[in-house]
Amino acid sequence: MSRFKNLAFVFLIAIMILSACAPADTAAPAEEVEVAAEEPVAEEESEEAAPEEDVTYTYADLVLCYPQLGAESDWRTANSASIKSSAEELGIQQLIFSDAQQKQENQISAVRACIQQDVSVIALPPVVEDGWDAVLTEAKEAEIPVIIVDRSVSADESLYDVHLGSNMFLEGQRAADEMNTLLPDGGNILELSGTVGSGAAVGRADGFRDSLNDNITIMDSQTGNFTRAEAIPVMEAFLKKYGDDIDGLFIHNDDMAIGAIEALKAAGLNPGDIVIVSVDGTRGGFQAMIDGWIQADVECNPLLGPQVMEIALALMNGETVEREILTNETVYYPDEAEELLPTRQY
Ligand code: GYE
Repeated sequence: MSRFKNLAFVFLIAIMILSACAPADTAAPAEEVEVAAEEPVAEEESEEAAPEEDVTYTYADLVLCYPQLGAESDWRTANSASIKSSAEELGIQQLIFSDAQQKQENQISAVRACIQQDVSVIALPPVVEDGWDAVLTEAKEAEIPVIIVDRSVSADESLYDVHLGSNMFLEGQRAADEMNTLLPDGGNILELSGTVGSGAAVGRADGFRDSLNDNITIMDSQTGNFTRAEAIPVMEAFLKKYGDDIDGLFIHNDDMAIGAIEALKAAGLNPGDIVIVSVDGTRGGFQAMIDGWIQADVECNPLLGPQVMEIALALMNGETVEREILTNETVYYPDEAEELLPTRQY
């Protein structure tokens, strides 16, 4: 009996202790649950993710990969110079720069080499829009942030972090507005376009057609691959084929415009015989405006170095960056070209 009593006593005490604890558990549920849930999680995080949580990276930590697409134009030269000088001025740890000579396979190999080296960030100016899915997936799997610079890619947005560049469609629309003004009664024009399949050429061509007046006919469109050298034979062939019918030219960049002007000069034409709308706003373009050959030059800004570095560092630090960052641009005209030329940086 007494043993039974003792057991019953112990049992009672146990129940009292348990019931005394129970209200304590439920008395302030929100607070206690939060504290109880937070403490162990916080401990785990600080143990496992310590480097990412606690370290704020600086430019001295940044290893940036810039697989440049080529050296086809003054725009490109200025873009490369801007990347290199910003990297140096900001004192980044390393800039891995290469020149793909306008060949996508070279750019893809360069990106793969950068993934192998486990760079902090890849900033890629893609030569063409398509064909990036595989290598961008590899970068994503390696957890290397990617900035698409200048031209766009057709790859899914989930495969890169940011696109920084110009609105090429808008540039094309601006060029068409200028052509509409230059040929108010309509006319026949030709297009000398950039690299086939490049975001710059596709956007400019589409934007141009979107805003061109109905009374202006695009008789033909051929690529000059954004270079002076390749534009010359294209313009020569245009002159042979269309001769006196040509009222205007829409040329996708100043380098090709300069090549085309050489062909026009060689054929004995004078400035203004055929109106020209070009794109970029390089010094060469400004000089051609001063000389009377180009009537309007749509700006495209290559000086992206400082922004590329800033975005790269932000991505390295896990900060949220806007997905699409567009450059602010304008249109330049011959009447201001003389005054502005000395101020031009490219
Ligand atoms: O207009 C041209 C260069 O992608 C915006 O590429 C760039 C273009 C630029 O070759 O000159």
